[in-house]
Amino acid sequence: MKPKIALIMGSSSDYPIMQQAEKMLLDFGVEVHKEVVSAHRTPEKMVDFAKTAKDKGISVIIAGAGGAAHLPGMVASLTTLPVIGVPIKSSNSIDGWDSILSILQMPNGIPVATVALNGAKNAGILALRMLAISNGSIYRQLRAFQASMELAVEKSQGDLHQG
Ligand code: RP5
Repeated sequence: MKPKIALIMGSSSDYPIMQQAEKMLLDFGVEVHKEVVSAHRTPEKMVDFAKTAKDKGISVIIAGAGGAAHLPGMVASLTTLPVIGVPIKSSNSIDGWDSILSILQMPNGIPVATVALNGAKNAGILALRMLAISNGSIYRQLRAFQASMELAVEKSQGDLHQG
């Protein structure tokens, strides 16, 4: 059975950013459950989603939101699954700090692993690293992914000397 990761976002306008996480996960053969779940506009849906996610076979939740970004923290308060928060610079953001701080500054007891502003790709990679603890296939793919980055840097170094 493929491991399953949830990709939730406060609005469909977050999807162009959240797609970067989805691409990483699909490239590694992980099943992605994606859904718009808003802490403010669909609060009851959010509660239901968070309370049932584990029983639906989801291992990690990646939650993205912009502005007053309460989705990752509220979802984390309703589940024991690991939650990765993606702050998004959205149309209602002042400069992105509003979303970063809303997701980052959680109270003791309810962690949200917060990635960089618009850092959905790293959220996907972090979720894969969590799965790789107990999944050999994902572990091997991550090692190959890291080796490919090393090669790319070496190649770019070579390009400097050719110019
Ligand atoms: C947040 O408000 C969403 O996560 C999104 O980043 C932002 C703007 O939403 P829309 O007005 O584009 O739907 O809740």
